[in-house]
Amino acid sequence: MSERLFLAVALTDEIRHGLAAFLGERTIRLPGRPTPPDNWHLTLRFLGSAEALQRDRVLEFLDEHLVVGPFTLGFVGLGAFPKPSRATVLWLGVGRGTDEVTAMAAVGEEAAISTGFAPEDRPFHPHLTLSRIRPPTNVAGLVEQVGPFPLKMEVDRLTVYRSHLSREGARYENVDEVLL
Ligand code: 3AM
Repeated sequence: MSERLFLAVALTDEIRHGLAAFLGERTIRLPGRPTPPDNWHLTLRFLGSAEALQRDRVLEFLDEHLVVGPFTLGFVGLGAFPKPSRATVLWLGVGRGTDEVTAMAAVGEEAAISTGFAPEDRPFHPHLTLSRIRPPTNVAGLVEQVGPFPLKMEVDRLTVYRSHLSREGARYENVDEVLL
């Protein structure tokens, strides 16, 4: 049976609560459909539908090739895809640790390709999705208004998530971890 998988950096509970408080204290009303704090993560590589054997091979590849060591992750302020004046995704950006996260994503890409997934055609841009917006909306004022999120976290693993989609929205289940 196939499952819907993606590779990510999971957030600690401290960051999850800290970010929820940071947004709450600034009484920021996120436009669109906010992602629930329980779902917050940094996507490294969306894999999509995978069989159990393929998941095992991705994990083996990561075990062998992931040479990034533990590092400190810092955040900056808000940003938007494709651009703040016509945003469909509002996100929190990554500051310190960008090189390491990018290196993790590059190994995730190699793992995906070597196990038969199609190459990703979009450039990697580390981000934490806060809201999905339809129709596209101008969030330039909000992006400028919110300063950097000050907390940092130690990253010591890559997490493989299984995504369950339903009418109530997505639920992400941590199914495997690769230690850095
Ligand atoms: O939370 P973010 O936005 O970083 O957008 C989806 C989400 O990333 C992305 O994978 C993460 C977990 O669902 N995603 C979903 N479908 C995708 C697809 N077909 C996708 N990324 C690329 N291609």
